[in-house]
Amino acid sequence: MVSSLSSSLGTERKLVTEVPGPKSRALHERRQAVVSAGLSNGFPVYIERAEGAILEDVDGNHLLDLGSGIAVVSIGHAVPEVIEAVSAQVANFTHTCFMVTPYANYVEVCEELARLTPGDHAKTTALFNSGAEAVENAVKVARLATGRPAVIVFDHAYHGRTNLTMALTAKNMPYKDRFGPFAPEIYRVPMSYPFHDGLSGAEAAARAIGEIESQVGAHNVAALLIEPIQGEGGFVVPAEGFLPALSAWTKKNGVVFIADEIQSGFCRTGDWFAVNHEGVIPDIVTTAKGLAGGMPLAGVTGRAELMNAVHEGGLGGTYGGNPVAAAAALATIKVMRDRDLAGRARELGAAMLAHLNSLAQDVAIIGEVRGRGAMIAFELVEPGTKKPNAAAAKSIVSYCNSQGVIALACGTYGNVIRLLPPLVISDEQLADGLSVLAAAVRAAS
Ligand code: PLZ
Repeated sequence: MVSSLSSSLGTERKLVTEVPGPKSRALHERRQAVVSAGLSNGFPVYIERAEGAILEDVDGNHLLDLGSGIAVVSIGHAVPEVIEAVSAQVANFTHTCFMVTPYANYVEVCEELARLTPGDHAKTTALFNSGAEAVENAVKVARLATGRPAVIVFDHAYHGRTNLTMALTAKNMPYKDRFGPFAPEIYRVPMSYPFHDGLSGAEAAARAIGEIESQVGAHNVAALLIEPIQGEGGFVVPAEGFLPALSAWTKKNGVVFIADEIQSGFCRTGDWFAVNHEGVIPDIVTTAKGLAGGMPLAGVTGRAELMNAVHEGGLGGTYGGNPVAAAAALATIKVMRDRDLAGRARELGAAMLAHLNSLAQDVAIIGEVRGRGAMIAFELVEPGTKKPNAAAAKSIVSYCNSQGVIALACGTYGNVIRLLPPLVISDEQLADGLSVLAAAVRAAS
């Protein structure tokens, strides 16, 4: 069991003003004049400091973080080991560009990724800045290595906001609407979504494979790209057997299996990677978010013969694998290993599932509770149906916010509440957050 970090911020949620408070509101006014209106305004409390699972805003409110900045600070905010590693690296040098003059910690991160990602085959890695960039590069590698054009993606998928990754992402609003034309040769097939389709993993895989073979042709497919547990799309956990069946099909057909572990990776689901739960060994794994404890870093790690098929100079970018971000990643991975944060994720998951399942017995708007490890969600429905209830999700998030709890919605229909607490959250903090959440759900019912 991991105890909460001793901290100068304390470990308790505490509101000293209404939220957002006056200073946050003043900053928000300034924001309207200079920040593009294209960025959404989740919960406009402006953050000054953070520690563990607590965020302190400019008005002195202490907020409980159940979102980890969308699954990024899994090791918690302001972790001493990360602060130390980053500070030391900043003092040494902040940038050379790895392609111009390399440095050791880039290589060390790639060594860790080779060790940690599934499979004991030879692997190489290229580092980037963001998840979207990692996904784009995984697709580049798969197309080059196979000489084929098509990429298979799934309903409800989220892979990013760049032009290629918008095409890979399923949801139109807000991600894609009027931003086209989109990249070609992307084919979308049905996901396994047990709550709605009632299919076994084998049945759902047969449905997806049937569509690929009849509408695309296996020999045209470079890659099958999938989030082993979908993130933005609604924390959709495919039925058991779905991922192994797809993986077997890709193997048989010379298709590159790319697991997008950007949200589900790095201990979040109770193991280093979500694919580990079913023993699936992807050809390429994309990582970001939890990897570097809050610094921007992303990786594409794959079979050496695929990754090394690329001509020299074919992959890169000015900042990819920045030494400060790499230092943060090495410290983050060490913290995850030393404190067994995967084990902690399993404990948190058990506590969240127990609490939410019992809540679901009492209210008619929770259709399903699902997830794995500390990646847990519930889907809100119109009572007595499986029809999405986005209004309930909105009201739950805003109730939580009003009480100083950061909670996130997701889902193609905006009707899923997801819990992504920092894995260092204490039992008391989690219980506090869950009790606010329960009150929010009851109020919305
Ligand atoms: N793949 C599975 O979850 C990012 C998006 C937030 P970037 N998810 C958070 C938003 O609204 O922009 C994500 C993901 C999966 C890829 C990405 C993209 O990662 O670092 O945001 O580019």
